[in-house]
Amino acid sequence: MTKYNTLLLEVDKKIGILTINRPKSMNALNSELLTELEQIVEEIETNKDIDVLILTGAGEKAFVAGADIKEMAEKTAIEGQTFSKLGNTVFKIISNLRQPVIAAINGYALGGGLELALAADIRIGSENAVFGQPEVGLGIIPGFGATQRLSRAIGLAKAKELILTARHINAKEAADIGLLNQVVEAEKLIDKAKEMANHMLSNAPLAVQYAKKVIDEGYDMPLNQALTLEENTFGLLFATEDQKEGMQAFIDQRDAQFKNK
Ligand code: DAK
Repeated sequence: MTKYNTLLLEVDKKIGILTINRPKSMNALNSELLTELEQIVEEIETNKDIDVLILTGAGEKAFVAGADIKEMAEKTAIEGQTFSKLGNTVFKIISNLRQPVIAAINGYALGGGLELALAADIRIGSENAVFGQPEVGLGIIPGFGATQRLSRAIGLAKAKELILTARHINAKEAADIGLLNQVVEAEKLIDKAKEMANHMLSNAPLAVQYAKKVIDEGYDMPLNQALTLEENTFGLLFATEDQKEGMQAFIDQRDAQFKNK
Protein backbone atom coordinates (compact mmCIF):
# COMPACT_ATOMS: atom_id res chain seq x y z
CA MET A 1 0.00 0.00 0.00
CA THR A 2 1.10 3.58 -0.74
CA LYS A 3 3.04 5.55 1.94
CA TYR A 4 1.31 8.64 3.31
CA ASN A 5 2.73 11.71 5.09
CA THR A 6 -0.45 12.74 6.86
CA LEU A 7 -2.30 9.46 7.45
CA LEU A 8 -1.72 6.14 9.18
CA LEU A 9 -3.58 2.94 8.35
CA GLU A 10 -3.50 -0.18 10.52
CA VAL A 11 -5.38 -3.27 9.42
CA ASP A 12 -6.15 -6.16 11.74
CA LYS A 13 -8.84 -8.84 11.65
CA LYS A 14 -10.96 -7.06 9.04
CA ILE A 15 -10.88 -3.73 10.89
CA GLY A 16 -9.03 -0.77 9.37
CA ILE A 17 -8.03 2.07 11.68
CA LEU A 18 -7.34 5.23 9.69
CA THR A 19 -5.66 7.97 11.73
CA ILE A 20 -5.53 11.58 10.59
CA ASN A 21 -1.94 12.39 11.50
CA ARG A 22 -1.04 16.09 11.78
CA PRO A 23 -1.18 16.40 15.56
CA LYS A 24 0.91 19.61 15.69
CA SER A 25 -1.83 21.34 13.69
CA MET A 26 -4.68 19.65 15.56
CA ASN A 27 -5.04 17.33 12.52
CA ALA A 28 -6.35 20.24 10.42
CA LEU A 29 -7.23 19.27 6.85
CA ASN A 30 -4.84 20.82 4.32
CA SER A 31 -4.60 20.08 0.59
CA GLU A 32 -1.90 17.43 1.02
CA LEU A 33 -3.99 15.62 3.61
CA LEU A 34 -7.19 15.77 1.54
CA THR A 35 -5.33 14.51 -1.53
CA GLU A 36 -3.89 11.60 0.46
CA LEU A 37 -7.27 10.94 2.05
CA GLU A 38 -8.90 10.65 -1.36
CA GLN A 39 -6.25 8.15 -2.44
CA ILE A 40 -6.42 6.04 0.72
CA VAL A 41 -10.22 5.82 0.88
CA GLU A 42 -10.28 4.69 -2.74
CA GLU A 43 -7.81 1.94 -1.80
CA ILE A 44 -9.88 1.04 1.27
CA GLU A 45 -13.07 0.64 -0.82
CA THR A 46 -11.45 -2.26 -2.69
CA ASN A 47 -9.34 -3.64 0.17
CA LYS A 48 -10.67 -7.13 0.93
CA ASP A 49 -8.97 -7.11 4.36
CA ILE A 50 -11.14 -4.23 5.60
CA ASP A 51 -14.84 -4.79 6.34
CA VAL A 52 -15.24 -1.98 8.90
CA LEU A 53 -13.29 1.29 9.01
CA ILE A 54 -12.56 3.29 12.17
CA LEU A 55 -11.56 6.92 11.63
CA THR A 56 -9.71 8.77 14.36
CA GLY A 57 -7.23 11.61 14.99
CA ALA A 58 -3.61 11.42 16.20
CA GLY A 59 -2.78 12.75 19.67
CA GLU A 60 -5.01 13.42 22.64
CA LYS A 61 -6.41 16.85 21.81
CA ALA A 62 -8.06 16.72 18.43
CA PHE A 63 -9.98 14.48 16.11
CA VAL A 64 -9.76 17.16 13.40
CA ALA A 65 -9.90 20.92 14.18
CA GLY A 66 -11.32 21.71 10.75
CA ALA A 67 -9.93 22.77 7.43
CA ASP A 68 -6.44 24.27 7.68
CA ILE A 69 -7.21 27.97 8.21
CA LYS A 70 -3.59 29.04 7.66
CA GLU A 71 -3.53 27.39 4.24
CA MET A 72 -7.06 28.55 3.33
CA ALA A 73 -6.34 32.17 4.26
CA GLU A 74 -3.74 32.43 1.47
CA LYS A 75 -5.86 30.94 -1.31
CA THR A 76 -7.00 32.71 -4.46
CA ALA A 77 -10.61 32.22 -5.60
CA ILE A 78 -9.60 29.52 -8.09
CA GLU A 79 -7.43 27.70 -5.52
CA GLY A 80 -10.32 27.95 -3.04
CA GLN A 81 -12.63 26.34 -5.58
CA THR A 82 -10.15 23.49 -6.21
CA PHE A 83 -9.80 22.94 -2.44
CA SER A 84 -13.57 22.89 -2.01
CA LYS A 85 -14.04 20.41 -4.85
CA LEU A 86 -11.34 18.14 -3.42
CA GLY A 87 -12.93 18.21 0.04
CA ASN A 88 -16.40 17.48 -1.28
CA THR A 89 -15.13 14.63 -3.44
CA VAL A 90 -13.30 13.00 -0.53
CA PHE A 91 -16.20 13.34 1.91
CA LYS A 92 -18.61 11.84 -0.62
CA ILE A 93 -16.29 8.86 -1.17
CA ILE A 94 -16.16 8.33 2.61
CA SER A 95 -19.91 8.51 3.10
CA ASN A 96 -20.44 6.14 0.15
CA LEU A 97 -17.80 3.58 1.20
CA ARG A 98 -19.12 0.02 1.04
CA GLN A 99 -17.74 -0.58 4.55
CA PRO A 100 -19.43 0.85 7.64
CA VAL A 101 -17.36 3.75 9.00
CA ILE A 102 -17.11 4.50 12.73
CA ALA A 103 -15.69 7.88 13.74
CA ALA A 104 -13.82 7.56 17.06
CA ILE A 105 -13.72 11.22 18.08
CA ASN A 106 -10.87 11.85 20.48
CA GLY A 107 -11.02 15.63 21.02
CA TYR A 108 -11.90 18.70 18.95
CA ALA A 109 -14.18 17.98 15.99
CA LEU A 110 -14.68 21.46 14.57
CA GLY A 111 -15.75 22.69 11.14
CA GLY A 112 -14.47 20.24 8.55
CA GLY A 113 -13.65 17.88 11.45
CA LEU A 114 -17.27 17.61 12.50
CA GLU A 115 -18.18 17.28 8.82
CA LEU A 116 -15.74 14.37 8.51
CA ALA A 117 -17.40 12.73 11.52
CA LEU A 118 -20.79 13.33 9.86
CA ALA A 119 -19.61 11.47 6.77
CA ALA A 120 -19.18 8.39 9.02
CA ASP A 121 -22.08 6.04 9.81
CA ILE A 122 -21.54 5.92 13.59
CA ARG A 123 -19.93 8.45 15.97
CA ILE A 124 -18.37 7.48 19.29
CA GLY A 125 -16.87 10.34 21.27
CA SER A 126 -14.44 10.49 24.17
CA GLU A 127 -15.55 12.48 27.23
CA ASN A 128 -13.19 15.33 26.25
CA ALA A 129 -14.55 15.66 22.70
CA VAL A 130 -15.76 19.12 21.63
CA PHE A 131 -17.98 19.78 18.61
CA GLY A 132 -18.84 22.89 16.63
CA GLN A 133 -19.26 24.50 13.23
CA PRO A 134 -17.25 27.75 13.64
CA GLU A 135 -17.41 28.79 9.95
CA VAL A 136 -19.78 31.77 10.24
CA GLY A 137 -17.30 33.30 12.69
CA LEU A 138 -14.68 33.07 9.93
CA GLY A 139 -16.92 34.73 7.36
CA ILE A 140 -17.80 31.51 5.51
CA ILE A 141 -20.39 28.75 5.75
CA PRO A 142 -19.72 25.05 6.25
CA GLY A 143 -18.41 23.69 2.96
CA PHE A 144 -17.85 19.98 3.50
CA GLY A 145 -21.47 18.97 3.98
CA ALA A 146 -22.66 20.22 7.41
CA THR A 147 -25.47 22.39 6.03
CA GLN A 148 -27.03 19.15 4.79
CA ARG A 149 -25.63 16.26 6.85
CA LEU A 150 -25.95 17.94 10.28
CA SER A 151 -29.70 18.52 9.93
CA ARG A 152 -30.14 14.95 8.71
CA ALA A 153 -28.27 13.73 11.82
CA ILE A 154 -29.82 15.95 14.53
CA GLY A 155 -32.81 17.75 12.94
CA LEU A 156 -33.20 21.21 11.44
CA ALA A 157 -33.62 23.25 14.62
CA LYS A 158 -30.52 21.93 16.38
CA ALA A 159 -28.45 22.04 13.18
CA LYS A 160 -29.41 25.68 12.67
CA GLU A 161 -28.60 26.47 16.30
CA LEU A 162 -25.11 24.97 16.02
CA ILE A 163 -24.28 26.47 12.62
CA LEU A 164 -25.74 29.95 13.23
CA THR A 165 -24.30 30.41 16.72
CA ALA A 166 -20.99 28.65 15.92
CA ARG A 167 -20.91 27.60 19.58
CA HIS A 168 -18.95 24.63 20.88
CA ILE A 169 -20.75 21.76 22.59
CA ASN A 170 -19.29 19.03 24.77
CA ALA A 171 -19.63 15.27 24.35
CA LYS A 172 -22.57 14.97 26.74
CA GLU A 173 -24.64 17.54 24.87
CA ALA A 174 -23.60 15.97 21.57
CA ALA A 175 -24.93 12.60 22.79
CA ASP A 176 -28.12 14.22 24.14
CA ILE A 177 -28.96 15.71 20.73
CA GLY A 178 -28.18 12.47 18.90
CA LEU A 179 -24.94 13.60 17.28
CA LEU A 180 -23.01 10.87 19.12
CA ASN A 181 -24.04 7.24 19.38
CA GLN A 182 -21.94 6.81 22.56
CA VAL A 183 -19.66 8.74 24.91
CA VAL A 184 -16.80 6.80 26.52
CA GLU A 185 -13.70 7.46 28.61
CA ALA A 186 -10.81 8.63 26.43
CA GLU A 187 -8.67 5.54 27.20
CA LYS A 188 -11.47 3.22 26.11
CA LEU A 189 -12.35 5.02 22.86
CA ILE A 190 -10.60 2.77 20.36
CA ASP A 191 -11.58 -0.41 22.24
CA LYS A 192 -15.23 0.68 22.20
CA ALA A 193 -15.04 1.47 18.49
CA LYS A 194 -13.49 -1.96 17.88
CA GLU A 195 -16.21 -3.59 19.99
CA MET A 196 -18.88 -1.96 17.79
CA ALA A 197 -16.90 -2.96 14.67
CA ASN A 198 -16.73 -6.58 15.89
CA HIS A 199 -20.51 -6.65 16.44
CA MET A 200 -20.90 -5.61 12.81
CA LEU A 201 -18.28 -8.16 11.69
CA SER A 202 -20.18 -11.02 13.34
CA ASN A 203 -22.90 -10.55 10.69
CA ALA A 204 -22.91 -11.32 6.96
CA PRO A 205 -20.66 -8.65 5.39
CA LEU A 206 -22.69 -8.21 2.20
CA ALA A 207 -25.91 -7.88 4.22
CA VAL A 208 -24.26 -5.20 6.41
CA GLN A 209 -22.97 -3.31 3.35
CA TYR A 210 -26.30 -3.46 1.50
CA ALA A 211 -28.22 -2.43 4.63
CA LYS A 212 -26.01 0.69 4.87
CA LYS A 213 -26.52 1.44 1.17
CA VAL A 214 -30.30 1.07 1.29
CA ILE A 215 -30.61 3.21 4.45
CA ASP A 216 -28.50 5.98 2.87
CA GLU A 217 -29.94 5.90 -0.63
CA GLY A 218 -33.51 5.49 0.60
CA TYR A 219 -33.26 8.46 2.97
CA ASP A 220 -33.56 10.99 0.15
CA MET A 221 -36.22 9.12 -1.82
CA PRO A 222 -40.02 9.24 -1.55
CA LEU A 223 -41.07 6.46 0.88
CA ASN A 224 -42.69 4.17 -1.71
CA GLN A 225 -39.64 4.32 -3.96
CA ALA A 226 -37.36 3.67 -0.97
CA LEU A 227 -39.44 0.67 0.06
CA THR A 228 -39.14 -0.70 -3.48
CA LEU A 229 -35.35 -0.30 -3.21
CA GLU A 230 -35.53 -2.27 0.06
CA GLU A 231 -37.64 -5.04 -1.55
CA ASN A 232 -35.27 -5.37 -4.50
CA THR A 233 -32.14 -5.39 -2.35
CA PHE A 234 -33.76 -7.87 0.06
CA GLY A 235 -34.37 -10.15 -2.94
CA LEU A 236 -30.83 -9.68 -4.23
CA LEU A 237 -29.35 -11.01 -0.99
CA PHE A 238 -31.06 -14.35 -1.62
CA ALA A 239 -28.49 -14.77 -4.41
CA THR A 240 -25.66 -14.86 -1.83
CA GLU A 241 -24.07 -17.92 -0.22
CA ASP A 242 -24.15 -16.10 3.11
CA GLN A 243 -27.98 -15.94 3.07
CA LYS A 244 -28.10 -19.74 2.62
CA GLU A 245 -25.48 -20.20 5.35
CA GLY A 246 -27.13 -17.74 7.78
CA MET A 247 -30.53 -19.40 7.54
CA GLN A 248 -29.15 -22.97 7.55
CA ALA A 249 -27.07 -22.14 10.65
CA PHE A 250 -30.24 -20.93 12.40
CA ILE A 251 -32.04 -24.16 11.49
CA ASP A 252 -29.02 -26.28 12.60
CA GLN A 253 -28.71 -24.20 15.81
CA ARG A 254 -25.03 -23.38 15.20
CA ASP A 255 -23.02 -20.21 14.53
CA ALA A 256 -22.98 -19.13 10.89
CA GLN A 257 -19.68 -19.17 9.00
CA PHE A 258 -20.00 -16.26 6.62
CA LYS A 259 -17.77 -16.05 3.53
CA ASN A 260 -18.61 -12.60 2.18
CA LYS A 261 -20.03 -14.30 -0.93
N1 DAK B 1 -6.10 25.25 10.90
C1 DAK B 1 -4.76 25.44 11.00
N2 DAK B 1 -4.09 25.31 12.15
C2 DAK B 1 -4.79 24.98 13.26
C3 DAK B 1 -6.19 24.77 13.22
C4 DAK B 1 -6.85 24.90 11.96
N3 DAK B 1 -8.15 24.68 11.80
N4 DAK B 1 -6.59 24.47 14.47
C5 DAK B 1 -5.50 24.50 15.24
N5 DAK B 1 -4.41 24.80 14.52
C6 DAK B 1 -3.04 24.94 14.98
C7 DAK B 1 -2.86 26.21 15.78
O1 DAK B 1 -2.70 27.31 14.92
C8 DAK B 1 -1.63 25.88 16.57
O2 DAK B 1 -0.51 26.00 15.71
P1 DAK B 1 0.89 26.67 16.23
O3 DAK B 1 0.50 28.01 16.73
O4 DAK B 1 1.35 25.71 17.31
O5 DAK B 1 1.73 26.66 15.00
C9 DAK B 1 -1.79 24.41 16.88
O6 DAK B 1 -2.73 23.91 15.92
C10 DAK B 1 -2.36 24.17 18.26
O7 DAK B 1 -3.55 24.91 18.38
P2 DAK B 1 -3.84 25.94 19.60
O8 DAK B 1 -2.56 26.45 20.15
O9 DAK B 1 -4.84 26.92 19.11
O10 DAK B 1 -4.48 24.93 20.67
P3 DAK B 1 -5.61 25.25 21.75
O11 DAK B 1 -5.71 24.00 22.57
O12 DAK B 1 -5.34 26.55 22.44
O13 DAK B 1 -6.97 25.43 20.90
C11 DAK B 1 -8.62 24.84 19.20
C12 DAK B 1 -7.49 24.37 20.16
C13 DAK B 1 -8.98 23.67 18.31
C14 DAK B 1 -9.85 25.27 20.02
C15 DAK B 1 -8.12 26.07 18.39
O14 DAK B 1 -6.88 25.70 17.77
C16 DAK B 1 -9.07 26.47 17.32
O15 DAK B 1 -10.06 27.17 17.57
N6 DAK B 1 -8.78 26.09 16.08
C17 DAK B 1 -9.53 26.50 14.92
C18 DAK B 1 -10.82 25.75 14.87
C19 DAK B 1 -11.66 26.19 13.73
O16 DAK B 1 -12.14 27.33 13.60
N7 DAK B 1 -11.93 25.23 12.83
C20 DAK B 1 -12.78 25.43 11.71
C21 DAK B 1 -11.98 25.79 10.51
S1 DAK B 1 -13.05 26.29 9.22
C22 DAK B 1 -15.03 24.58 2.30
C23 DAK B 1 -15.03 23.39 2.87
C24 DAK B 1 -14.73 23.27 4.17
C25 DAK B 1 -14.45 24.35 4.94
C26 DAK B 1 -14.44 25.54 4.34
C27 DAK B 1 -14.72 25.68 3.04
N8 DAK B 1 -15.38 24.68 0.98
C28 DAK B 1 -16.00 23.52 0.35
C29 DAK B 1 -15.41 25.90 0.31
C30 DAK B 1 -14.15 24.15 6.31
C31 DAK B 1 -13.91 25.14 7.10
C32 DAK B 1 -13.40 24.89 8.42
O17 DAK B 1 -13.23 23.78 8.88
